[in-house]
This record gives sequence, structure tokens and C-alpha cells, in this order.
Amino acid sequence: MASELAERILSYLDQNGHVDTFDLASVFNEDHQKVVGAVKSIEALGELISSETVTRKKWTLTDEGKAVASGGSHEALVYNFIPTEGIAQTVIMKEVPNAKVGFSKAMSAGWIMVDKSAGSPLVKRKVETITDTVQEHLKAVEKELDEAISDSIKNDYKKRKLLQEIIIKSFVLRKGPEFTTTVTKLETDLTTEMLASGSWKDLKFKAYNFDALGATPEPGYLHPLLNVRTEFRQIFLEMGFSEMPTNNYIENSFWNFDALFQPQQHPARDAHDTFFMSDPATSSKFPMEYLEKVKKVHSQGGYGSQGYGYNWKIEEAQKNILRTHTTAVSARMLYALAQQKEFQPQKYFSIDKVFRNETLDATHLAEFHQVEGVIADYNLSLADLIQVLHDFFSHLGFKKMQFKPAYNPYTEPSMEIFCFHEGLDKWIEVGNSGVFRPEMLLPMGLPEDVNVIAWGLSLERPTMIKYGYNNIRDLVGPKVDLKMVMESPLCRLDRN
Ligand code: FB9
Repeated sequence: MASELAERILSYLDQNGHVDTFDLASVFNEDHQKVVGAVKSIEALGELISSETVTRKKWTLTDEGKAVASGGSHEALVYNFIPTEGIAQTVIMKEVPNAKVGFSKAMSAGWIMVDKSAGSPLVKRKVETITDTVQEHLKAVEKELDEAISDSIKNDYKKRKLLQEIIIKSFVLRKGPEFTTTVTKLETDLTTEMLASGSWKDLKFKAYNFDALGATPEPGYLHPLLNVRTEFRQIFLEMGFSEMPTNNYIENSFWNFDALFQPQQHPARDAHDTFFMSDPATSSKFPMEYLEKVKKVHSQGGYGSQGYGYNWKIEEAQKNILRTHTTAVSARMLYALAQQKEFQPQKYFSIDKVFRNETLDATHLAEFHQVEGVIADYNLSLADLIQVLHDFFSHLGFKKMQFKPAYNPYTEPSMEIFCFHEGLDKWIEVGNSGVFRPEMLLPMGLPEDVNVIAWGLSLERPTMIKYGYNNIRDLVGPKVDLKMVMESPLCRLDRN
């Protein structure tokens, strides 16, 4: 449509040499802005035309003026309202719109008079007929046939707010040095096909607009969980911990359970609590010398332990699962540490996904991120564990802590960890902890005077508290409102 209008403009110029866009709009019976838009598109093609800006004043009707043009002037309405026997002025003022102006103008025009001869005054017609010149003038202006109307009359209508004067900016068009009557489409992209075929040689390309602003790149957004993970990672790093490689969601039961001295008949190891892989269902590569030691400590005991006294089966250990805790990675790291010629104390941490075949509820899904800290050093005790827990949780803003004896198959003693949450004004459980058992550490080959203390918590729980979520599904899963991700603030844990 725009290129068709552009070609009509070029053809008109070809025949007439020059034209004002305002006049052209009425010749084409097109909106002036459309004509100007087509002129701009022609100018983008090159110097086909030249344009000179001109401004003119134009009288147009106000809304009230349009009402008068269609329904008659205020004075004519008053005149037409008066019956032959006359009527009280109060009735006119009440019934006729703009009666005050209309009455005054009708009196000035000599159309009406006030007869006081018979008691109460009556307004009567003074002439048989009237000519509503105001209406006629406004209709003429509407049709742009108002040249014969004097400016003083128009200014009078302007005072009566029937007319207004607007400034019209238009353009006088003339043929340019590259004038042509055909509008060739400007190419915006130089394609491989054009280059290969050589067709680019016959095409015209739109000039680059180097002033154009680039498209605003849509930034990425971090999920609240990842914001909190960053905060936890920073806390561990500042405490001198190094991150464990946790990029294996699939683990075998040996490292996830047996290496941690968790017996093969433990309920956590059955399908009610653990996701078993179907393909590949089993692993076959194990450090066999270490595996034999694990087998022995489970079935016969050793290292001062009586063991569990059951027939330990490698087939159970070979079963592949989705890891149920990142402590499986801690076991691998500690075994690797024990293989070094000389033991070096270490502080490890991990923050990654774990999977449990649990009953789902508002705060539990079948997967969550476990946060785990592990310290291996000479002669560590429960007191060291309590101290490091105070250090760690103070970075989360907690000042008051309590510990409750607990049980884990791989730690003894074990403690549940509680902190007083000032904001919630109550004690909350914040994790679990313990000292790894000798039945776990000694088969690895760690020195007898090396102890390992460890603790764990989740990423989801603190994130839900921090961001005020009550249902885990508002935070993770297919029903999450992505606006939540885009609008969630960065997480700053109270790092005092
Ligand atoms: O995260 C938990 N609570 C928590 C933690 C931080 C926090 O910060 C505040 C906002 C600032 C608030 C709350 N919990 C552990 C406690 C509970 O939420 C509990 O109901 C859920 N637990 C999970 C396990 O549920 C199946 C959280 C998860 C958890 C529990 C224990 C461990 C890891 C994760 C562990 C361990 C461990 C023990 C010994 C040695 C090595 C690892």
C-alpha cells in the first residue's frame, strides 16, 4: 500500500513538476500523514525527490463548532424554541442548550424581543424568518470553502470557541537528481544467495542507519536457588573449604551406602527410599582391595567393631542408583585422600542435587540440593564439630544454636542442628551432622588418629525461608512462574 501510494506521488510529480503534500492529500483523497509517510519512504530510496518544509495556518472546527455546524447556532436554537405566543425567558434558559449565549446573540441580531406589555414579560420573535449565517459559515469551513469569510468573522468564531487555528506542516515536493517513477524495493539483508548468484549487483540496499540503537539483549536471570547457592559457596570458600566434584548424579550403592558402613538391609537402601537405575543397572569397577575391606567390616567387623554380622553381597553394592546424598562424593574424596603417600588435612564442601524416593508434600520433592561440609584432620572431636557449626551458621545470621543427639549409619556421634530464627521468632531445624565412624574411615586407609567431622543441610529450605515461599512448587518445578525468577532479588545472607 505504501509503495503504491509512493508510485502515485512520483507519477503525479512526473506530470506536474511540483506539488504540496497537503494539496496532494486532498487530490488523492488520502490522509495527509499517510502521504507524508510515503514521501519519507521515497526519500529513503535516494535522491528521487526533494522536499521543502512549509507551514500554513488552517481554520478547523472545535467540537462545539461541529455541534453548531450540524445542529444550528445557539441563537438559532433560541429563536426556533420560541412559540408564536411567546415564552418566559426562564423557560428558555432552562430548556435550550447554551441559552445564555444564544439569547444574547439572538437579541443582538434583532431576531427576538422582550414584550412587557402584558403583565409578566414574554420573549417573542421579532422577525418571521432568520438565516443562520454562523452555521453556514462553519459548514463552509468544514468543507474548506471558507476563503470568502473574513478573518474578523473567523476570529469572532474563535472567541466563541467555535473555530480554532492550527498550524499544518507540509512539504513542497520536486523531482530530485535521481528522479524515477518506479519504486524499487530496498533490500535490507545481503544474503549468501545474492552473493553466490551475483544478483546483488542489480539490487538497491537500504542505507545503514548507524544511529539506530541496538536491540536490547534480554538478560538472563539466576534462579533464587542459585543465588543462595552462590552465598553458601562464598561462605565455604571464605572458611577455607574447597569444592568437591559432584557432577555424577548416578552413583553405585557401594559408594553411596557400603563405603559409609550403611548395611545392605538398611531400609534407606530399598526402592521405597531410593531410585534404582535400570540401564545400566550395575557398576563393575571398584577398588577391589578396598571393597574387600568394606565387605569384611560389614560382615565380620574389624578395627575394634563387631560389624553387622551379615552376608555382605557384592551384587547389592553394584546396583546403580540416583545418589541419595552427596556424602557418597565425600566418601570418594576421603578414599582418594587416604591413597596419598602422606595424609594432608582437608576441608571439603559440596552443594548439589540428591534424589530420594520420598512422599512428596508442600516442602519435599523427590530431589533437593544437599549442602555438605567435611573436615578431615588429626584428633578432631565433637567439640571441633560444634565449633565449626557455630562458625558456619553464624554466617547465615544465626546466633543461638542447639544440638540434639541423632542417629546416622555413618556417623557416631550424630547431632541434629537447631538455630533460633529471629525473623520467625522460633527454633528451626537447620541440618544434621556427625563424626564419621572408624568402620567407614579405617577400611579406606586413613591414619588411625585422623577423624572426619561433617554436616549437611539443604538449599531449598533456606531459600524458601529467605524468599518467603511456603510451597516448594512455587520455587522449583514445571509450575514455577518465570516472572518469579526474573524478579527475585539477589540473596544476601546475614554475613556478620
Ligand atoms: O536445611 C535444613 N534446614 C534449614 C537450613 C538452613 C536454613 O537457613 C535459614 C534461612 C537462613 C533454614 C533451614 N534442613 C535439612 C532441616 C529441615 O529442613 C529438614 O526438614 C529437611 N532436611 C533435608 C533432608 O530431608 C530429607 C534438610 C535436608 C538435609 C538433612 C540432613 C542432611 C542434609 C540435608 C545431612 C547430613 C549429613 C550428616 C552427617 C554427615 C554428613 C551429612
